[in-house]
Amino acid sequence: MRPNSLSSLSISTRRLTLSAIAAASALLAAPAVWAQSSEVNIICSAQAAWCSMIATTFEKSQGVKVNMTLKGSGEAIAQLMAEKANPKTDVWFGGTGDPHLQAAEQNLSLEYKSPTLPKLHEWAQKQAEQSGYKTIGIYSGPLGFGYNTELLAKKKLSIPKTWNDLLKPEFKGEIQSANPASSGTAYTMIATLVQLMGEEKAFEYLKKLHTNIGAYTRSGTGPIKAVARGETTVSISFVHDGPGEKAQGFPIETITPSDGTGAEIGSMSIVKGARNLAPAKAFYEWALTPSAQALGAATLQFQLPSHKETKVDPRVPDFKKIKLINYDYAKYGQTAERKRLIQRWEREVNSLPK
Ligand code: S7P
Repeated sequence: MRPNSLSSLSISTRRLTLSAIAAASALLAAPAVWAQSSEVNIICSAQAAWCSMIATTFEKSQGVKVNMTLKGSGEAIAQLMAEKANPKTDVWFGGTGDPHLQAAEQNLSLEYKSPTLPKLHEWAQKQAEQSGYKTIGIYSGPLGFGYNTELLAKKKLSIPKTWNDLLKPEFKGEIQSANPASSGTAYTMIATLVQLMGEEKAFEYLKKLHTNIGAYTRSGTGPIKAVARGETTVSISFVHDGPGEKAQGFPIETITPSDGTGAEIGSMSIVKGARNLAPAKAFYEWALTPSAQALGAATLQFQLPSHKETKVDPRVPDFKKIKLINYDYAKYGQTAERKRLIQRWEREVNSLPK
C-alpha cells in the first residue's frame, strides 16, 4: 500500500544509490538563497523515494520545514477540492498533468509565472501557458507496457507489442492496470486510447481488455511493481517506472505499443490560498532547478526532466524512438471531459463481469 505520510516511508539509505547521495550532497552544499524559518505543506504524487529525497534536501539546504503527504494524482485533486475553502496544502508536486489542469480550471491553483519558464522544454512551457500559468511541467513520460521476462517465458507468452496484443486470450487474468477513478496513469490510458482509436472503438477495446485484467489497482505504479515482483505478467504503466524496478534486480522490461501511445506531462502547482506562500514559491523555484530535478534519476525515477539543462540519465525512455500521439492535454485535462470518461468507464467497463 502506498504510505500516506513521510514519516511512514520505508526509505533506507541502503536503497539510495551513490549518485543519489552525491546529488543530494551537492544541493546541501548550495547556499540557502531562500532560507527562512518557515514551513511548507506539500502533496507529492511521485514515488516515495523521490518525494522523500526532495523533502529532506530542500529542508536541509533551504532551512524550510517540509510537511509532505504522498497521494496519487486522483486522490491529490480530491483533497485539494475538499480543502478549497480552507487550504492546508501549499504545493502539489508531481502526478499526471491532466488533474493539474483540472485544478487550474477549478481555481484551486495559483497563477504564478516562474522566471525559470524560458529554460524549460517547450512541452513544459505549453502546460503552463494552457493553464493560465497555474501549473507547470516538471517531467514527461510515455505510457506503455511492463512485462515480467521470467513469467512470460515460463508461460510461453510473447511480448505484447501493440494495444491489440493485450486482447489475446492467453493474456486472460495476466494484465494489471490502475483504476482511472483514483489513478492519473489509468486516466492517461483511457484518454490515449480515445485519441488513438476514437471514443466508441476505444470503449469497445476497453470492454475486451477488461476480460484480460486480473486486477485494477488504486495507484498507477501498483501494476508495474506487481509485474516486477512476479505477481502479474503484464502491466499498463508509464515505462519510465520500469528501469528503477530493474535496477533493484527484478526481471522486468518495458515496451511502448508500436501503434502509438500517449505521454504524461508530470506537473507542479501552487495551491490558491496557500498559507505559506513565500516558502511555497521558494520550493517551486528550487524544484525547477537542474540539480533538484536530477534527484529523480538519483532515486531511480526515469521521467524526462523539464529543465533543458538537467542531465538526462541514459535509462530515461528515448522519445525519438516512440510513436507518440499528439495528446490533447487541454481537452483531456478539462474537468467535464475527465469526469465523463471516468464515469463512462465505471458504467460500461468496470461493471462488466470478467
Ligand atoms: O512517480 C511515478 C509516476 O509514474 O507516478 C505518477 C502518477 O501520479 C502515478 O500516480 P497515479 O496514477 O496513482 O495517480 C506519475 O506522474 C509518475 O510519473
